Amino acid sequence: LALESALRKALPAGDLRLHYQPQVDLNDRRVYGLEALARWHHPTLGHIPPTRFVAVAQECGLITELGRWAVNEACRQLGDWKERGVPVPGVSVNLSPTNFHDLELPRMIADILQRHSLIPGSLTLEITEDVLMDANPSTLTTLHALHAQGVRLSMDDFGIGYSSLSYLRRLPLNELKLDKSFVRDLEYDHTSRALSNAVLRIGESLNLTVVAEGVETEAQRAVLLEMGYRAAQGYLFSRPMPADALESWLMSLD
Ligand code: G
Ligand code: G
Ligand code: MN
Ligand code: NA
Repeated sequence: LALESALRKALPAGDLRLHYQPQVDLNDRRVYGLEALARWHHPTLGHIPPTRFVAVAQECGLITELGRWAVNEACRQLGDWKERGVPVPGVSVNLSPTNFHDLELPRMIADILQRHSLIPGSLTLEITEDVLMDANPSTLTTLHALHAQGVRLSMDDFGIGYSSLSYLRRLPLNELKLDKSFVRDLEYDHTSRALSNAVLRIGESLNLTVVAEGVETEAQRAVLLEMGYRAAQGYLFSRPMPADALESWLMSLD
């Protein structure tokens, strides 16, 4: 309850921040995108993890506001980088299933993109495999509208949910993110390797970008590269960072 009222104040006060984790080409480490991850440091409660405050937002009716805030803040930052010539091609934002009940979302996102002079393809929305589980009739309409206007859709944590394969038929996706649990076990576990390989083949045959998540070691990078993966993110390349630190990191690359 304390957390609920704190979140109610934190959102409009601008106390939540986005950190950004680079998405890179496994081969040459070139940065082709960023994933935005929400962070909340409360003056007395301390660091509150996103899993926690997203759940609170869900329970107390703040999830629509949280989703809109994240998209707006990521686009504002991307627009600022673009204006100042910082080479960031695009940004990915995590949204919750409930965010797609909002039939205003496509219009709202179109307005945000326009306000920051961004092309729709520079924004990717990450959705989770439970996106259709609540059977809300608006969800598919919203997803198809976003896709039609050129916003990219990515299936996050792919492979650990319930309906992976049928979702590939039902949702207008541009990207799959191989869940990090598969990457973690790649070196030792034959099954994880086989499934990672299968996910890549499925993605390729459907013309989807396939991103390996949670790459932490050179050995994992080598296995993924040999399999044919190109896109990845993980601590091996960089942790999520505040915008200013990310900018310095980008500048230090060349
Ligand atoms: O960044 P971290 O590993 O702590 O994120 C933990 C979880 O919280 C991940 O599943 C991530 O997708 C989710 N998350 C992070 N930021 C956001 C956000 O802005 N909105 C939603 N819905 N989930 C987020
Ligand atoms: O569910 P989602 O994929 O959005 O969440 C990404 C989460 O994974 C974030 O909390 C982020 O901080 C975390 N993360 C990013 N890179 C790595 C990594 O290399 N290893 C681990 N264990 N977690 C990571
Ligand atoms: Mn994600
Ligand atoms: Na993920």
